[in-house]
Amino acid sequence: MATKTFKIPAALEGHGNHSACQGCGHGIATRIIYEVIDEMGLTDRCIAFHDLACGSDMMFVTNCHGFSGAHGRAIPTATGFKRIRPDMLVFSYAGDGATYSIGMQHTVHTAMRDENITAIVINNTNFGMTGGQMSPTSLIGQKTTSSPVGRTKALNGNPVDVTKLYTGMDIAYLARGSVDSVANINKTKSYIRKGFEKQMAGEGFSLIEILSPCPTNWNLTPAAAVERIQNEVSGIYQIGEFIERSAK
Ligand SMILES: Cc1ncc(C[n+]2csc(CCOP(=O)(O)OP(=O)(O)O)c2C)c(N)n1
Ligand code: SF4
Repeated sequence: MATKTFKIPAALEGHGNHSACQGCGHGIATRIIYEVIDEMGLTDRCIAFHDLACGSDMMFVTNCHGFSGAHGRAIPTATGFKRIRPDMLVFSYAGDGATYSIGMQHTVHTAMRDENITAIVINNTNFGMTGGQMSPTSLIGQKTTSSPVGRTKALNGNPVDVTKLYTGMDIAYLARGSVDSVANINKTKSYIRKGFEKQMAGEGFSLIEILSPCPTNWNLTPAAAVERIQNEVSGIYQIGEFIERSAK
């Protein structure tokens, strides 16, 4: 049987593997982001602002510009850069913990200002890097290292869903994808491309959230972690496009 070979995007060529755990979604997300960048011919004209968390290994596997800001501050750091270099593709890359907890004010105010950047948010329903604590997106009932009997509304409040949080926000684009299947990976890639295209056309703020497995902290095998997304997580955090403003 012929072996299918996959072309590595130029933006990722010449580096080792991403250091994420087996079955983690960060590597897949990194791959499709830089495939899009290559396809758009922006490999020499892009910069990623990563959070300091499990996704930050991105900076060691790309040939493109990157910068790691403080935890939770990837979005405002990207905003500052874009204001001085509007010609470049500028995106932030951070987890749900960073984006909806310590960085929540930036998540809201950046959308209020409709900044012309793209935020990519990896939602694995926990604080991955620090050992699987409860994050704002942990599901009701989810056991984490800081909610050992499961999250409850009474004690911990309701999970945050960015598609509801942004209701009425005047931004260019909001979508949620997932890396649980080939079909969803391709769909997510098309969402990323749309966000990047809108930014390069000067249309304003875009946010693409990506549901991603964290087998290590979920205490599941990689295959079971994918099933959790399909059977549980995507039922709460629905996949699709939620805001798409017409071109200004
Ligand atoms: C100001 C500050 N607060 C806390 C931390 C510790 N910290 C580093 S990564 C992280 C959690 C990351 O979780 P998330 O943003 O969901 O990303 P993931 O690792 O799951 O991809 C925390 C709390 C830090 N580095 N700096
Ligand atoms: S701890 Fe979770 S989010 Fe972090 S690299 Fe491992 S699987 Fe990925």
